[in-house]
Parts: sequence; C-alpha cells; structure tokens
Amino acid sequence: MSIERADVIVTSPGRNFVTLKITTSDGVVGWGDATLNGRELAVASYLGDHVASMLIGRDEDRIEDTWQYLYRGPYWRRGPVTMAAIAAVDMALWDIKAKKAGVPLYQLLGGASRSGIRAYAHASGTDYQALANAITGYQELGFTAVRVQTGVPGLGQVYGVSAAGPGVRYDYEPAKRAADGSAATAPTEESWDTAGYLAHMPGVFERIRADFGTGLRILHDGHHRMSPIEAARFAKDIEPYKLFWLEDCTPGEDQTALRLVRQHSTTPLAIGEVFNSVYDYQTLITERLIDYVRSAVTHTGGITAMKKLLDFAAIYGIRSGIHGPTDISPIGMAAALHLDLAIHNFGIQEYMPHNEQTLEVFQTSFTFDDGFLHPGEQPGLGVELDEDAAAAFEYTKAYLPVNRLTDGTVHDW
Ligand code: KDG
Ligand code: MG
Repeated sequence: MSIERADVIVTSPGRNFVTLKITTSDGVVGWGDATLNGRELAVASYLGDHVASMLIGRDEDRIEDTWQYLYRGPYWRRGPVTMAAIAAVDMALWDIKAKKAGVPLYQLLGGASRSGIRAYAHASGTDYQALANAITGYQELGFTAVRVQTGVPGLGQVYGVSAAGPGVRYDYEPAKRAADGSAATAPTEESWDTAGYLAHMPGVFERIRADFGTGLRILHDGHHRMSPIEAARFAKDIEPYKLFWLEDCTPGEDQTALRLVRQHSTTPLAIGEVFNSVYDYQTLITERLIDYVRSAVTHTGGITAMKKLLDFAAIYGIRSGIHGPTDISPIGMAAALHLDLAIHNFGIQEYMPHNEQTLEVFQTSFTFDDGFLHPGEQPGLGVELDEDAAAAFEYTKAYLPVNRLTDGTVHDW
C-alpha cells in the first residue's frame, strides 16, 4: 500500500483553517492540521505546490523516514511555514497508522499515563470584576486552572482580553477580519504601555488569591512584551501569588533573556508557542531556564517531533503545556491530547473550545468533563473533516493585530 492522494483543504468556519487529507491506495484517510494564524495560504501553497507530489507513491507506514525526508531533503530547514507543513503530513500519517491498527493514537505512543488531561481555560475581563466573573464561570464548568488576562488602566483594547463584557464566554480570536466580516487588508493596531501593565498586574494577582484562595492554578501570558530586566522584576514581584506559570515574558527568539529572569525569580516560566524546532529550546532546556514547553504540535513538525522534544525536556524535569488556542484546529488539538495522555512529563493543556461552525466542519470525539480532557477511544486521532461542510466556508483573510507603544514604536504582541 502507498499514499495515493494528498489534498489541501482551506476552510473558514468563523476563522481560517488549513487541513491536509492523505488517502492511501486502499482508501484509508488521515488528517493533518497545517493552520498558521494570519499566514494560512503560505502553508497551503507549501503543501499543495511543493510537498503533495513528493508524497504520492510513498509507503504511508514510514513516518520517521518521511519526516526526515521532508525536513532534511529540501535544504531549507525549520521556520513556521515548513514545520507546519511537515506537521500536517506527520499527523495524517499517524492518524492512518492508528486507524489501520484499530486503536486510538495514544496507544501507539506508549499507552495512557493518566486517566484525564488537566485543562486550563482563558479567563479575561477589561476590569477586575469582569475577570473575576469569568474565573467563577470557568470554575463552575470544572476548571481548576485559568489563564488570567485583564485590561490596563489608560489603555484601550488589550491583546488577549475579551471586550465582550461580564459573563460572556470569550472565544479567543485575535486574528481580525475587516469590521464587516469581509477579508482584512491590513492588521488592526492596538496601543501598549509596559510600565502601566507592570504597575497594574501584581495587584490583580493579589486580589485573585484573596478572592479565590490558594487552590486555583493561576496562569498568565506576557505575550513577549517585556524586556529581560522588566520580566525579571515582574516575575520577582509576583512570586507571593504563586503562579502556575508566567508565559512568554520576553520575546521568544532570545533564549538567553530567560537566564536573567531565572536568576531573579522562582516564578515558573513557560515559553514556545512561536517556536518550531527543538533547537529553539536547546539553551532553555539544557540550562533549565524554563518549566513548561508551550509548542503546538501543529507548528513544531507534528507528533514525531513533539514526542522527541518532550522526551528531551523530561530529562531536565521540564513539563508539557501544549499550545491549544482556537487557531489550532480540532485535528491539531486531538494530536496534542493523544500526546498529553501518553507522555510521563505532562504538565497542563490549554483548552479554548471551538465555535459551533468549526465543530460542524470537524467532527471530534475528544471530551471535556469536570476540568479534564480525554482524546476518546476512536481509532486514529479521532477527528474527521466533513468536506461538504468545509466547502461552505470560504477563506477570509484575517491578521493578528500590531501593537504600538504610546510613542508610536512598533512593539511585540
Ligand atoms: O495565533 C496567536 C495565538 O495563538 C496566541 O495569541 C494565543 O498566546 C496565545 C495563547 O497562549 O494561547
Ligand atoms: Mg500565549
């Protein structure tokens, strides 16, 4: 048997997704997620124009060999576009292998190491009361861990904070279409003030601890906005509130920045959602500069590469915190859940439920119950894409916003 077809499907059920469908000569179908938020068509072209023809006739069982062929073969290695494309091929081949074996994928990764996958939700609000209401709402759903993001006095819309108002569940969709829902032509711009943020946030964590007690796992995302010394001071300032993690405190591309933060604080650190290779972590892991690996399976070369990355992290006592916002499709999410269940050094899983339109296109078998996710027992990844439903949602260009400091300088997210 061999790979007979490789088709790229782009759909936009409220947001854009790129999916690879691999079909074998005996009709087994495997699915892979290749969604790269705001740059979707670059990956669709990489797959459709350059990779698809290389797959035809290959043995679908040779997953490691295909991974190395796609990674080393083209001369140009790494990068988010390449690694998202390789990830999609890899996921689809694992999906096929597990379907052929008649087992859920986690069984091929070593079997279950736990009964459920602790998930964290995104709680946010423009002011403290709205944030507290959101936390309460997620606790009522069973979550024991929440990421908290809130507005900063003096600033307008802040990245990662819902403007929807108290009590409304936040669908995390920072990539914006035009105001009327049509294709965007350029990113929106938001303003940012690091000093105001640094002055405001410790008081927010203090109130959360006072109101919600010590049992709640509190996570926070710095979205790469601090300089190394700002991040070091912030991580130290918030130590009394014992966060589960502080994510992306400094821009991800500078691994040595984390040395400075680490020297000054015991606040646990998480980073990696914009990484695409184990080499992005080499210094961070071997020098124990982080506590959680935040890569997405979709952006890091798939299940084959993530398993190796997480095994490497395990040697240094570093745990997983796999990226799981809504720009990871249900296929990418399922891949994360199978890994989460199987690996020993699982930490926590991000969970942003997809909207109803997305779940019409992607039929999932994973479950959420009382704070814990499970990938389900369906053979393969456990997600099938409905091509008729997908065809009803035309690609609509959307961009992540650009941040500017109050003097107009372009800043990180
Ligand atoms: O595409 C960008 C989003 O995935 C990102 O902003 C989400 O920071 C994020 C998170 O931690 O989920
Ligand atoms: Mg993040």
